[in-house]
Amino acid sequence: MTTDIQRERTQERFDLWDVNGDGQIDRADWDAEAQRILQAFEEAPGSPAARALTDAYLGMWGFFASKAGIDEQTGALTPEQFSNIAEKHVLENGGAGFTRVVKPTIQAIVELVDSDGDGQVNPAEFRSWLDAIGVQDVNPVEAFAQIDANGDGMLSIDELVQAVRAYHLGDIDVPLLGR
Ligand SMILES: [Ca+2]
Ligand SMILES: [Ca+2]
Ligand SMILES: [Ca+2]
Repeated sequence: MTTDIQRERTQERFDLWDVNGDGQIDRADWDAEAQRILQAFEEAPGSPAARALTDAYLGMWGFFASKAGIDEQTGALTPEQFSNIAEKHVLENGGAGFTRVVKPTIQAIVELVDSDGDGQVNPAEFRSWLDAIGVQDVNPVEAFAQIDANGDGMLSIDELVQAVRAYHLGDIDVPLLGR
């Protein structure tokens, strides 16, 4: 079952990813969103981390395009197609499909914020993540504690992937990929 909050967040996601605002999502929108995130993190476009993030975003697009049966290069998704796929493959199936699609993106963002290079996100790195995506109405300490499922004071990639899913399920209120 899809709840109102899930529907609302899927709609929000569509609006965010429809970067040029023409009511459809296509490859150029996803590319633009990746560039927007890189700019927010002040990452140079040609760096390895920037390429990883762009590839991860285009990988998410490729997943949606193939599920919709449209051409990845030339096709576009309507809001209905997008929410059907999101519900079916992202929110359901125990989250397995979602994890596969979102994990490379989370890995790429962790690369961007991981100043101490330990592969996890500490509280200071988490703050720079929230600052970069422009989330101001979230208490960083509470949000960190919600995401830190094993309570070890660090956010692992798996915990962050689960947090993106929990946001879309309406279980937590931290939009790690922006809103
Ligand atoms: Ca568009
Ligand atoms: Ca770190
Ligand atoms: Ca942890």
